[in-house]
Amino acid sequence: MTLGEMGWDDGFAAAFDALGDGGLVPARVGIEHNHFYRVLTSGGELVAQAAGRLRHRAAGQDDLPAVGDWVAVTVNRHDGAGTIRAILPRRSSFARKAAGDPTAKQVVAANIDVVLVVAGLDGDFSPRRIERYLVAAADSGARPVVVLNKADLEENVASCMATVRAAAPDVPVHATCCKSGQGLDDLAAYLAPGRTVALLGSSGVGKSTIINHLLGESRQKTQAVRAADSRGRHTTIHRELIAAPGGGIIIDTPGMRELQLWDSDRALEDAFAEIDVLAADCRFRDCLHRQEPGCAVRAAVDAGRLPAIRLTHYLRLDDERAHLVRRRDELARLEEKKRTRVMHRALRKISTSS
Ligand SMILES: Nc1nc2c(ncn2[C@@H]2O[C@H](COP(=O)(O)OP(=O)(O)OP(=O)(O)O)[C@@H](O)[C@H]2O)c(=O)[nH]1
Ligand SMILES: [Mg+2]
Ligand SMILES: [Zn+2]
Repeated sequence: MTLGEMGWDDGFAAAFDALGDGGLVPARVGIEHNHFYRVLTSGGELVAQAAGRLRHRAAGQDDLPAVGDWVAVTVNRHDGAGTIRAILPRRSSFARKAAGDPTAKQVVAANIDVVLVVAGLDGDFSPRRIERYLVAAADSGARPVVVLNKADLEENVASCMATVRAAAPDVPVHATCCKSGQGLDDLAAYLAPGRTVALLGSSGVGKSTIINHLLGESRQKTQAVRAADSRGRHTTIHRELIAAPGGGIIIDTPGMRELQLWDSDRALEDAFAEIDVLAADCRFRDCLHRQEPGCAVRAAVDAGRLPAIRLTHYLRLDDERAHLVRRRDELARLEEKKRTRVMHRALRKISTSS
């Protein structure tokens, strides 16, 4: 595969050239596993590690290479192993809160053009969860598309599609079925040479099954969901970049245990564009649309121009974001307190020893 087919273009080339090092080779990160990476170059695949400098400078996981990143590598002449020296500026990046650490940001995938938010029309269908994915997608820079898979398991597919459309008026919604093949051609249309399409969604919704259909082969492992609650079994364990036969790149991702919002006002506003528009008419500029007098958003709900559920979801996400911000401030304060304590102790030592 040429770099161009993998998504390389003049913009990335310019960023690469600006590094001004003739020993570097451009590559795209295909798999990440415990800080080892498989990267794709125009000359084939190689295993690489991030340079120590890159690892040490990384304040958080978002500074480390992620699947989909364009990187500059050097190749060891003796063993052919690569070292990632730099990450080229990301054109889009999908971030979530790192599992287990509520304040660390983790880039899940980078340089995605289209993100397919996949949900299953089975017992686990939740429009609210789709909304959360869309909020994260809105902040990623990638174009979101909703895929309602397992259409064979739902009698009223049209009403599910309508629910999603009402929540996300500007986002294309597709219904698919991997048993009959329904709707899969429409998804294939998002693939094109040089374009990167990532599939996101809970475990068991059928991301890998869809990818196998798009590839025309059983490349990705899939596994039946639990019968009791339709939950998936976390079959895919790596984020992985796959070349589609007709051109384009597909990124399979493991179903996330927790996709929690990264705090971002813009993302919230993008996902709730109609609320944002209504808010321009609130009496107070900083109206929270809760109890404030002259709130145009509440007025729109009362007048039936905005579904009450939309405002409820907006406020819930807003609460979650506020909680995250508070938690981060709290950690920063504790950190500061610790620093002060260490400093005082050091000062005491100095004063008693002198
Ligand atoms: N009935 C039905 N089952 C489907 C459909 N698509 C996928 N499945 C089944 O759903 C199960 C889970 O599919 P996977 O592709 O493994 O799901 P995944 O989203 O990749 O899950 P993780 O890798 O765990 O994140 C498998 O048993 C698939 O055969 C569909 O359209 N209809
Ligand atoms: Mg999978
Ligand atoms: Zn208001």
